[in-house]
Amino acid sequence: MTARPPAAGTLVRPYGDRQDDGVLQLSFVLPVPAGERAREAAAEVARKLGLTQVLVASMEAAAERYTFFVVYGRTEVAVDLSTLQVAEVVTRKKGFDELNEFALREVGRRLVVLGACTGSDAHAVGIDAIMNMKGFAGDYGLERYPCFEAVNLGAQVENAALAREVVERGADAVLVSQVVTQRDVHRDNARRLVDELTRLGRRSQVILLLGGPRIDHKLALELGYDAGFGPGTRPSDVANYLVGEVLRRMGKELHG
Ligand code: B12
Repeated sequence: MTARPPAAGTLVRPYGDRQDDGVLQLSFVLPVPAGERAREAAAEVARKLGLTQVLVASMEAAAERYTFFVVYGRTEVAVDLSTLQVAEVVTRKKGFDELNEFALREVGRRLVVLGACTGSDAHAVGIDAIMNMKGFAGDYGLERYPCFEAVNLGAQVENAALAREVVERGADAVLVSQVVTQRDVHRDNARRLVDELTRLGRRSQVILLLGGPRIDHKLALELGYDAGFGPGTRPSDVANYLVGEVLRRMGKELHG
C-alpha cells in the first residue's frame, strides 16, 4: 500500500514562529560542569552544525560534570518531499467492525497471530499495547478482534521456543518486539528468529513483523522481516496490515 508522492519541488523547512523561518530546537548533553564555559561550548556546537542566531535557552546540571542544554538556532536547510524514498506500511485503514467482517468473509477463518518480546529483552509494554484486549491510544488491541486468534507470549521469549510455537499453533503471523538496542543486540536477536524459522522450513509461510521504538520498515526488511513498525504504532495499523498482507498472498485486495 503506497501513498501518492508529493508534487515535485515541495520544499519544507523547520519553523518556530513563522512558516519557513528556519528556527529549530536542539537538546543535548555535554560532559562539562554547568557554567559560562559550558554555555559557550553548547553555543559553539550549534554554530558548528551550521546554525545562526544561536541562543542557549536552558542549561541544567544533569549529573556531576554533565550538563543538559536546550539550544535554539536558525537553518537555511530545506527538504524536497518529492525526492524522498519512503516505505509506508499502512496508508489507508478500515475501521474495527468493517475490517473484522471483511477479513472473516474474505479469508474464511480467524488468523492466528503470536506476539512476543524476544531474547533477553524484558520490555513488554510495547507488545502488550498492540496485542492486549485494552489496546493503546484509544485503539483496541488484537485480542479484541474477532478475526484474530491473538496470543501474547510476553517478554524474554527464546527465539527457538517461539519458532516451535509457530509450528505447533500453525501461526499466520508473528509480532516481535525489540526495545533494547544497545550494541545492536536487537539486530542479532531479530535475525535469530528468521534463522530458526528458515531452519524449520516455515519462514515463507508466516508473516513476520518487527516493532519497537527504534525500528522502522527499512530496518525490518534488512533483518529479513516482512514489515517494521516504530514509535506511536496503533493496533489498528497492525490489524490492517495483517489482513491486507494475508489477502495479498491469497491474490485479493483489502481496498478494491
Ligand atoms: C518501562 C521501561 C523499563 C521496564 C520494563 C517493564 C516492562 N514490563 O516492560 C524495566 C524497569 C524492567 C526496564 C528495564 C531495562 N531497561 Co528500560 N525502559 C523502560 C522505559 C521507561 C519505557 C518503555 C515503554 O514501556 N514504552 C512504552 C511503549 C508503549 O512504547 P514502545 O515500546 O515504543 O512500543 C510502541 C511502538 O514502539 C510499537 N511496538 C513496540 N513493539 C512492537 C512490536 C510490533 C510487532 C509492532 C507492530 C509494534 C511494536 O508499538 C508500541 C505502541 O505504539 C524506556 C524509556 C522510554 N521512555 O521509552 C526504558 C528503556 C527502553 N530501557 C532501557 C534500558 C537500557 C533498560 C535496561 C537495560 C536497564 C538496566 N541497565 O538494567 C533494562 C533491560 C531489562 C531487559 N532485560 O530488557 C533503555 C534502552 C536503551 C537502548 N536503546 O537500548 C531505555 C530507552 C531507557 C534509556 N533512555 O536508557 N525498562
